[in-house]
Amino acid sequence: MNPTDEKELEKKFQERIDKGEVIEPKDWMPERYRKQLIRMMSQHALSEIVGMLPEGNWITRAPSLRRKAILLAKVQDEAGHGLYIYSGTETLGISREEMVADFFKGKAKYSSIFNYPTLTWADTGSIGWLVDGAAIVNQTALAKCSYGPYARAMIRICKEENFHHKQGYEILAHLMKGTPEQRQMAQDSVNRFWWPALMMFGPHDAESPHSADLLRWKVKLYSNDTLRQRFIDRTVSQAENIGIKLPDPKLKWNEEKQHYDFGEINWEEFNNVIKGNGICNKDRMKSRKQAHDNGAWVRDAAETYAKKHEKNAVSA
Ligand code: BYC
Repeated sequence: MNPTDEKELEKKFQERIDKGEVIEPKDWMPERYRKQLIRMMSQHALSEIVGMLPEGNWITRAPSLRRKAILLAKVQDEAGHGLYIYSGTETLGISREEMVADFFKGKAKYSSIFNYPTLTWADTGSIGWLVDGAAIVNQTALAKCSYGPYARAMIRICKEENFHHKQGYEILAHLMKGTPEQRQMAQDSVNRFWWPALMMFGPHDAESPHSADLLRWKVKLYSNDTLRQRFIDRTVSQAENIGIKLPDPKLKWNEEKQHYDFGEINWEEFNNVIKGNGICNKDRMKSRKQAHDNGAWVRDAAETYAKKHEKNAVSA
């Protein structure tokens, strides 16, 4: 295509975005828009899949049958989220196999939060309350993003995440009504998960290389810092309601700004985790590889069945 035509198409594309139109897979889109979406959506899908591991760790040790059933359903929901988002990403011309292969080659990122261990039962509460809580803030915005398949996947995912958020909060609320040891367990868990949950929103706006394009294309509707602030503002009173203290001495309501002020995130820790040096990075990769290899026979059987079925359909 000659560069003038391409410029004209880009201009029209941006006009559509500015008018709030939704882009569908067969519409013309700039190559950079497609690539950015593949990057972001595949990271998101992978986060849902790897995100099953920390909580999955507690399924066999849940404190009651009721808790076990709820946790099982939640972890299964996360698998579903991963699959919707992988399917949405496939509409951009990449296969799920390629995306999964990129992970095993160490080329694909997933959310930093899943490189922290779940040491106690209370951690399943913190993940539901804080991690799903942060995810909802981010994903409610993504449900209105410019790419149709991604936005539509987010609508259902957000509904399920709301249930996850409530179940996590309920676990912690319940522990906070328990013995001093149970209250201590809940508090200790929040102490460990609070700061990593804030890191989920990504680096400060000034340090975020992808934000300018993504905001212009309305893939992101709000910046990393705006969403982080929104999450903090809505979470503080929830903590107070159940007697949890958030581990930030600088957390304070700012009457003038009508927001909470908060302390500085440890960006060195964040960068270290996303470079692969977090507590659980290696373990997460190993567990996913093992699960993938153990599932090879299922993929083979499904493929053989599909081929046989296709052959029969042709000869019928
Ligand atoms: N962790 O320019 P930036 C869930 C990377 S799962 C790791 O700001 P962007 C759940 C970023 O990728 C929820 N990496 O990037 C599941 C980029 O690196 P590359 C997961 C991070 O894309 C199970 C570089 O830093 N949600 O809810 O504009 C159980 C520069 O960043 C992180 C999503 O994935 C991070 N936290 O903004 C329970 C939401 N932050 O690619 C719950 C969709 C940044 O250049 N994604 N990086 O190598 C997004 O909204 C955006 O991609 C982000 C980052 C806000 C995360």
